[in-house]
Amino acid sequence: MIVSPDEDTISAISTPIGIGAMGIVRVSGPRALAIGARVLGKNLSKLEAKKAFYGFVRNPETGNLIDEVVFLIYHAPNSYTGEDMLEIFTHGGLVAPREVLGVLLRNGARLAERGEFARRGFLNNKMDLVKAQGIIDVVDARSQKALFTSVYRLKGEASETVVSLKKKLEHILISLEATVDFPEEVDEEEKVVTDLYRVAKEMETLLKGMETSRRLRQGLKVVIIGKTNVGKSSLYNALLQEERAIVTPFPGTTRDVLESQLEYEGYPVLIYDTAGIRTSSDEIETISISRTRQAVKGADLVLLVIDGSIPLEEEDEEFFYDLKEKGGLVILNKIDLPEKIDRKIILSYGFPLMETSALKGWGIENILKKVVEMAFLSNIDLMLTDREANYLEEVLKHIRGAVENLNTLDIVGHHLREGVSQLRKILGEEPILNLTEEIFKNFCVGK
Ligand SMILES: Nc1nc2c(ncn2[C@@H]2O[C@H](COP(=O)(O)OP(=O)(O)OP(=O)(O)O)[C@@H](O)[C@H]2O)c(=O)[nH]1
Ligand SMILES: [Mg+2]
Repeated sequence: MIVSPDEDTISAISTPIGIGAMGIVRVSGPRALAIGARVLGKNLSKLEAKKAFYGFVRNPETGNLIDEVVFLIYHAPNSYTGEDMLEIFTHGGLVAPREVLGVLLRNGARLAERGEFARRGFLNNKMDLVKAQGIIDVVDARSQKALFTSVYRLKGEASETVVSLKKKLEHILISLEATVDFPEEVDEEEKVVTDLYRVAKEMETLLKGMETSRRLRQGLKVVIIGKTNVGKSSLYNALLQEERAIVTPFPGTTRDVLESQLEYEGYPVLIYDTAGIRTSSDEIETISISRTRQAVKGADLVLLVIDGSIPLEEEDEEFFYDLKEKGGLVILNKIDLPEKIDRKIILSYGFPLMETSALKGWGIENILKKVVEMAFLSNIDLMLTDREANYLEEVLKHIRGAVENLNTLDIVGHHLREGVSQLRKILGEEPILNLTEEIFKNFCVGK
């Protein structure tokens, strides 16, 4: 249920519990300043907004000191929620923020629900849904880079892109209506066509960027493949800098797929160790092979490990099919041993080759560097959520539908209107049942 913004005054701790030198307790609603005045023992409505003040939070009944704080006040509508607000910066740790929150709750505030601050902001037109989603991303960000793009999105660039796209479609729609009304205007019709093509192109670039944004949110999936005993698990461990997978001199050690997460220069990477594939009728091995195949299927890219200390075998070469399909690198491992492999054959496949000794830890960082370069190369213009991506795909379908039906202007108009309507949904301008609920429920309390 969405609470009407002026119904009551809410409060919550906005910082992660127990982390950091400082805690922030937020209060928002019509009684925020009155409740604040009670616990701070100061008339807050006389104070200047958005300036930091020093004070003491006390229990108004007993006069007992709870915490020494810094606080800021905001007057509606000039605040995050669009309501009167109070932000109290308490000491960090577990106790101080909780005690301050406690005294606020005992003096008339209600504990905020998840996402209620942002929801109020949305309802008071302080942000569109794209921006609200940005706040969720900041809270959920898997890594530094993802966090960076979320913050970027918070500033509104993402919504701007969507807004500008919407404007362009609306503009085309207007020209289109003009052509219907004045069919003799051939120029106008040509303009509709070229504009449509241009927007379609723009959309496609946008959707490409979507892939990068998915990788940032969920982590890039890198799957290590190769014949048995070439050093896949050793490489996996070296990349993770821990002895995660079992390594033995015997072929067929790894049977299951292992997954771990790491971060390289802020980029989230999910790394998978797999069972080496060799032709066999053993049942366990058959299962292992199907799991390896499954992992390869889900890969964003693969690392094909080849043992440089023995000649290349047919079994090695079969993996080049996967490399072709998924893209990735050839890792020539065991370079600490005398080289027995014919590099020319490997190079003839045309993939980047990197040399490593997983045993000695040589060349490991270069792999991560290269992988990140390959996978995140495209500029991260837009951080999209799955929800927004789905809508944008719909928009693209309609633009394509319009382009394909240029000689039937009615159909073009229909597709354009649908496209605009999808864009409006992304921005939250068009009500979608339960959507705001859905988005705000993912917030943590205090956001
Ligand atoms: N000299 C040398 N030995 C290595 C290197 N990398 C791995 N080895 C050795 O090669 C053997 C196999 O290593 P693993 O990492 O288990 O190989 P794997 O590809 O995971 O093998 P399976 O799980 O059986 O497919 C072990 O004895 C490792 O110590 C390396 O760079 N140099
Ligand atoms: Mg292994």
